[in-house]
Amino acid sequence: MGRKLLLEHIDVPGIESFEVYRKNGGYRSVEKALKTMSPQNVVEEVQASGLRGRGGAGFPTGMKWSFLAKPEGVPRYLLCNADESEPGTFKDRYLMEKIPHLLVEGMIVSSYALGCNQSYIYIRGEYMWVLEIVEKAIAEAYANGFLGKNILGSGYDLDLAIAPGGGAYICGEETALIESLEGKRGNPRIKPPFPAVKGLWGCPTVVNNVESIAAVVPIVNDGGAEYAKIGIGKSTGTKLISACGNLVKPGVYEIELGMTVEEFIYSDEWCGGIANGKKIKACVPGGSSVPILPANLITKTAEGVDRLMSYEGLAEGGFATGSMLGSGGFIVFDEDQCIVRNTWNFARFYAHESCGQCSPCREGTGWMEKVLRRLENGQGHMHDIDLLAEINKKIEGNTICPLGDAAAWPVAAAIRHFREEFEWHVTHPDEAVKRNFGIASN
Ligand code: L3W
Ligand code: SF4
Repeated sequence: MGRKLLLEHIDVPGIESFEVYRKNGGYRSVEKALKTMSPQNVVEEVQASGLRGRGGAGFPTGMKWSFLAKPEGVPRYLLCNADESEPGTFKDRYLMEKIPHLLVEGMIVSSYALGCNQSYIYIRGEYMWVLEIVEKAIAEAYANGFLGKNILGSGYDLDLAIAPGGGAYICGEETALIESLEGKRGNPRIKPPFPAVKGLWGCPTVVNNVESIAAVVPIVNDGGAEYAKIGIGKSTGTKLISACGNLVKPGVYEIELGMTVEEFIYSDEWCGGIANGKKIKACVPGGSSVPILPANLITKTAEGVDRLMSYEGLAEGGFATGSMLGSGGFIVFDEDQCIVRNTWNFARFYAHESCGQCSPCREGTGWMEKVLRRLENGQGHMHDIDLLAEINKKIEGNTICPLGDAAAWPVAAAIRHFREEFEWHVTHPDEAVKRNFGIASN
């Protein structure tokens, strides 16, 4: 099954409590870091690990940490992005729900590395029960001397607070998250300046995903070099994958990066193949923002080589024949699923979640949703398909934050790989309506 660094103890009864977590080796990384390592040593271990941001962009975590500005007398902040809202992505929720102390431990050791004395976990507003679980873990960490003043007698002070999210997908974009935390509407800021220079209340800030912060725990415990031995090339370590759709065994899995997509989908140890004996039709391997792959490009690249579950493996072939690892939201579609319907469904999500600041995204996502809805409803025209591609071009690269691109890419990829199915909706309007049960007309 491969090594488990984050989920090793997930099935231990009571692991959500401090006592059981501690008995299973919990908080060792805090002891090690605060007693035997300088903050810079911790940063160096994270750099050596090759860890890349697990929220979707895959930016090297150690590099992001090294960018953090350190002006004299100015506080620095670590913000955990737990605003998980990407359709198909539910791995952070699983981790926080099942083993909340792993995140708290990661926050302490990461805050120490970055020289922060006040850190925050920004949790998606709809995850209120998860917020309560993490809140309890934080209270237990305070009660046991792992948070607050003079942690473990080291002289290091840290306060950790939870902020409930604003109830919008866009609040997971790092600068929107900062705005929201400051009490404002969650509108993304123009970058640069990056948060590492000017973030929360104008101070240097690091924003990291839940899984990235949790990964710092095994990195400090075992050393960055050990972590880097797992995986392949620049995709080091393990990755949580939330697998869903028409699979025999959907769920959250911790994989070693570099395993084949074939094994992940079809092996009984993992997803167990496609449900109900159906054939696979398509796969969105990294959350709704990444390009869809048609059946012939899922387990093999265009060159016929085994496709790997890694940043490079899923991107092999670029957007023409590849996709992205993204946030690890692995959505599988069987032969009965309608690609137009799914594309419309994603487009509806982005149109609803656009913050409206930039015209190409605000107007473009709305147009794409409308055009896709009429195609799905059997009311489309052939030129609608090219119109969608045109709207796409107007959005891509012309917006303040990545939501615009995230809305455009899946539509472009669906047309690229499944154009015939879009055309079928135009040439067979009655059948298209029957197939969608009138749902797209809502
Ligand atoms: C300092 C520089 N910092 C880059 C930092 C930057 C950020 C990180 C990555 O979007 C993607 C998006 C979604 N000095 C820097 C620098 N940084 N250059 O590096 O930045 P960036 O702009 O590449 O990406 P992002 O804004 O973090 C994230 C995609 O992820 N996605 C969505 C996921 C959604 C979830 C969720 O709901 N939980 O994960 C899925 O694929 O489309 O492309 O920190 O500051 N010179
Ligand atoms: Fe808002 Fe969309 Fe512009 Fe992002 S791209 S700032 S979500 S309007």
